Amino acid sequence: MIQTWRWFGPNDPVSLQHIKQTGATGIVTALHHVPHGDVWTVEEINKRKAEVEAYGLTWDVVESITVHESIKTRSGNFQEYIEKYKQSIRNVAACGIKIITYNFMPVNDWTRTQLDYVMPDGSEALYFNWVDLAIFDIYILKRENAENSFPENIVTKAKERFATITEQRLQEIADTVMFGIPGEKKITVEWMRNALKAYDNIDRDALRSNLSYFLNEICPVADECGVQLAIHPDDPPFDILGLPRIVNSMEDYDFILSNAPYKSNGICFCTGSLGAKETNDLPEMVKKLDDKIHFIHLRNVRSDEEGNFFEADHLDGNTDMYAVMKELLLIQKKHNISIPFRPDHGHQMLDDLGKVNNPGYSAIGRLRGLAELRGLEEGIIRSL
Ligand code: CS2
Ligand code: MN
Repeated sequence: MIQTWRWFGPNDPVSLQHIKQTGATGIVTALHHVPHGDVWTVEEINKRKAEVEAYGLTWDVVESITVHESIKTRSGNFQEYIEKYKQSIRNVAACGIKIITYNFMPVNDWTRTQLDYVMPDGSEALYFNWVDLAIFDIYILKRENAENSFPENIVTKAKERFATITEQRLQEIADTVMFGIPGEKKITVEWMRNALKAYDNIDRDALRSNLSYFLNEICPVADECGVQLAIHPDDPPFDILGLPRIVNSMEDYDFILSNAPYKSNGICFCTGSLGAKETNDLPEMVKKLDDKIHFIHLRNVRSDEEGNFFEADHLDGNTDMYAVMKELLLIQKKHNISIPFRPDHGHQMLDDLGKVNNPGYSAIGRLRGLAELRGLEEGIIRSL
């Protein structure tokens, strides 16, 4: 597989020079400074590409061209934004980059409730806790009917925890849940309330239909310029904040792939996101998705009985990484292809502890993940 690394651009505390030392050959990045919805120009893409190539690396995957909220809600100027999206696809392709990742999560990208969950070995992980999310929803966002979105025992615990919570922890929960992609839009409670309102009349079926519309618009363009699209699953793979989530199970993928049957329509298989849902059998999903997997995120989570989860070591969590890797390698062999993967997140550890890093994206933790995955791959290839 092609070993890649996500780089957030010139402001990323992890430099291209350091990425080079991880052994990754490919870069996964985006034009984070371009406002959501605007066209990525050939000039800007080429400029970033040259920066990457100056270090002997290649820009293999775009992650992400963000889908504007009006496209997800199919309202306002959505058609205009779709046309702009098509233009960005054409421009990315013209610059020689052929894989584009995106997601269709309403309002938020990934959601966590804590960014420095301390592991027994002293490293720090990202963490998702239902009770903390309930505290955010009920007491910070104050969303109408928020209590109905959670099981009774979670609401009871949220009430208890809220009664003794410190101001500081409350602020941490707010900041964490509202954390966006680094360097992109800054989310406030006000902004979020408004954004949620746009989904008042959008249920699961409506969101599915909006995604299907979007795909049937952009896939022909992507087909034409030889681009592979890769939709990233919902993280976490559940409905949250009263919003429908439609990309987190095999049934969802069947819908997505059958409603837009184009060559370009494919998946970013993220084991960390999909693996937080107990009913997902990941090796089985890989087998079924076959060459519809255009890009891969490998990491692990470990859940408890309540469904809370922390980001575990890459080879040690809910997901049997050996089994997933093996299925992926069989797909590569069968189709004679090489699919890019990245270690996705990693722990904050060793000399990175105490440093300012993009949450989940410190160098050493991801380097550990990449090194473990690289060894696993080599071992399986040699034994196949
Ligand atoms: C990523 C996602 O950091 C992560 O969890 O896997 O943020 C992903 O980049 C986007 O959802 C893709 O659009
Ligand atoms: Mn991911």
